[in-house]
Amino acid sequence: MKLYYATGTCSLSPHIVAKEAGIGLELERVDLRKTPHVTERGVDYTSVNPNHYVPALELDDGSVLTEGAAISQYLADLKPESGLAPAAGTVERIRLQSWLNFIASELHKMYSPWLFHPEYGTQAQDVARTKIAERLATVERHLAERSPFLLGETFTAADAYLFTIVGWSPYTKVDLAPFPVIRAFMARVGARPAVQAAMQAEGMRVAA
Ligand SMILES: N[C@@H](CCC(=O)N[C@@H](CS)C(=O)NCC(=O)O)C(=O)O
Repeated sequence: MKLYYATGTCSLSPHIVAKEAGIGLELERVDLRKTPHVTERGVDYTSVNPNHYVPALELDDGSVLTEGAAISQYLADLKPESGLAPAAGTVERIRLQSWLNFIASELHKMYSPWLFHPEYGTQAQDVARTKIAERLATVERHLAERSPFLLGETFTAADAYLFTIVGWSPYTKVDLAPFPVIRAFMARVGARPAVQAAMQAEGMRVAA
């Protein structure tokens, strides 16, 4: 299987899930700065994902899965014993999906594109930062009650996604000072060997 990724973007989330599950993936980097986006092997990435965003997972039969939350669940389900996704059909699985959806729509799509494009203006960016702070307050309260992870004791695909998106905060000037529980979560997840392995494989620096 091959993961199309761009360093440090949301594709880090399924990459972490694969590392946590012990699934070896071939990696192909996509240059998002080029239009159209081009992979490191010179392929027009639009031919892989017509929406031209990462991540995409190419299966061994050549078919392609898109959308990070779906890819993460697919990978987690290949190794149910990893606990990265509770069994399908259980309330716990719906709780996982609830968090994945929350992170995708309420956090990911507030940070990106709004805080990565200064040309959208300070008013749009202030609105995004205010909304993100409201949503992080929800996560803060939840983690304070359910720590160490979003679903409780077990690290899941939702934690990988939250870590990836909240990790953008320093670059996007989202202030995490009011969220000590989230900061502790970031440090805890960032210290996991599989998380560090995924980051290093993408050429990212990991905290010492
Ligand atoms: N709905 C998609 C969004 C993916 C997404 O926003 N990817 C960004 C990087 S985090 C990207 O590739 N942007 C480049 C582009 O849209 O052209 C998902 O959840 O997988």
